[in-house]
Amino acid sequence: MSQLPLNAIKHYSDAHSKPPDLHFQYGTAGFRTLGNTLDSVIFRVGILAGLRSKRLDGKTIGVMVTASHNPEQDNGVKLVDPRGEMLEASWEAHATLLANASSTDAFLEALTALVKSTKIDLSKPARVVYARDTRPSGPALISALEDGFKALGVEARDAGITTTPILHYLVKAINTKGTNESYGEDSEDGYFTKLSTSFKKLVAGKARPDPLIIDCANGVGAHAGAKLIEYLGDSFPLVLENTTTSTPGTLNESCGADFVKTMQRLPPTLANLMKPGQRACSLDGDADRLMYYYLDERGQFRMLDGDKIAALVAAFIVELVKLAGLDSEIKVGVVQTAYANGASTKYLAERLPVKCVPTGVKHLHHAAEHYDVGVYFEANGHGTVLFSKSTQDKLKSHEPSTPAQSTALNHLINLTQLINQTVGDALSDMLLVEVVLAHKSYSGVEWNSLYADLPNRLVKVVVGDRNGFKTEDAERRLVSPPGLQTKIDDLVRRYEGGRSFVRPSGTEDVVRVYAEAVVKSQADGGSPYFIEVTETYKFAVELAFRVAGLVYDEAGGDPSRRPKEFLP
Ligand code: 16G
Ligand code: MG
Repeated sequence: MSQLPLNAIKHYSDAHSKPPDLHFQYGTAGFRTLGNTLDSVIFRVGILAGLRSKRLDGKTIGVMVTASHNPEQDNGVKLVDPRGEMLEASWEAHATLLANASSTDAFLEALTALVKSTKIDLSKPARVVYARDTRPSGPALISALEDGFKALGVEARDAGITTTPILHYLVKAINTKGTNESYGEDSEDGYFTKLSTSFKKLVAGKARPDPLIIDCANGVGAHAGAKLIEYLGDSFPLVLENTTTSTPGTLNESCGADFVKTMQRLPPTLANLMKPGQRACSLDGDADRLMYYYLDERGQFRMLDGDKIAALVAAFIVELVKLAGLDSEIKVGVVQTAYANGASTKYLAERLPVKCVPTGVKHLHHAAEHYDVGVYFEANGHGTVLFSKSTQDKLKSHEPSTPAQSTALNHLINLTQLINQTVGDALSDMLLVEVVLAHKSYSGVEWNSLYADLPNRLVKVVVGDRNGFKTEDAERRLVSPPGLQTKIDDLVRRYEGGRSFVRPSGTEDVVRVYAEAVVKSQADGGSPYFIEVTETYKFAVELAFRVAGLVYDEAGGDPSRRPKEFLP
């Protein structure tokens, strides 16, 4: 093929016309919106994925159809680049442009322009591997995607219903197959074998952990979890809950990692299963986020979020590097976002370099690549650990001088196998956490006591135009609307341990306000306040709502719609 097959594309495109009046945007996590509006978008993404592959000399590109933790009626799609990473940022704009072409003719024109501007050699092969989660809108969207593949003549491999991180694994495994950077067998079996084998080596000789309850969010993690159980055998007993993937309306409903993080409570379906001391975790709808929690001796819910996972894992890796005698050669660093609890940042920064970047996996991932070992986690439970190529080589070639060094070195090598380094992976992260807990003989209590979270609160504000909000300093300060940051600073100063920032969401049409506070400074007097909150969280909530009030006044317009909770 030296030219675009315009006739074939036209034929298929006419069957997947773009709904008028809708604008689509390839955002932080790809396209994501109501599933029943996405037919044309997904068809076009099929063609775009093929072109991306041609552009990269026939390397395999991944396409994942999922809307993660969003409600069941939503769906979405994202592209995975050859090394298993998120799509290169410059192509996000191409995706948005193609998705919004108003007619078949406009789409053909946009495609022709793209081929020219990005210098795509159409004679190269196009290879794609694709998968979907368990959403009811999935099958129809997959057939739209397949029409896109047929229109361009893509060699497409169907990975079926699987988790987002497994799809990322497959992309990397396919593209590294037969090279000296081989990532593993390019199959689900290869993935589970790699994880379970390294896990068993890492916990050999340790006490067998108590059974772990996993809330699968009634999503695709239930399928993957069931397979993992087979591969783990007796090494680690897992109890899967919220596994009804075919009952309409259940996906992410009052369960899953996002529910736990935002509600800061147990999924109701787990309430009767959990005993004091019991540890459990929640996955999200596509199994790339993980939240841990346990009940303390009084039966109180205690959450162990992405920040707690980062603290646990980073400290463990630093210790192993030291034990292996490699601390002068291998530098471990951590990447967080502004949402990281201030107490976690303090804990980590006392031990190793910590960098703060804007929200979104791609920012964290790229920053983590700058360390020899880069640990990144978002507070919401998405994260992983990256070992640079030179670090992996060093681990393989290092000659340990004592048996203790040799053991630590082997643990590090096994960790490079256990951790899905392409992207956050709830199942791989869960095994990683369990390895650390087993090595440290920690229960949830000891883990939780690494540091105490500062009370915090997140508030959404619906505004006329969230694009009027612009940030700097890794989203920690507003540059627009002008003057608003100064007002926020004035408020924050009135709270001890106060911190607050405002940013436009990348996935919803809202502005988000985050606040932390310990106590209110005496000078501020008592303002009337009527939201029911526990005493400890009172000030963080108050600060969050006061900042939200400022944001609303600045951008909301109509004063009669100013929510009552937003105090002056
Ligand atoms: C997406 C991002 C996640 C981020 C979240 C923020 C990926 C794969 N996922 O889910 O990293 O935390 O968006 O959402 O990048 P927000 O912009 O609506 O706050
Ligand atoms: Mg997800």
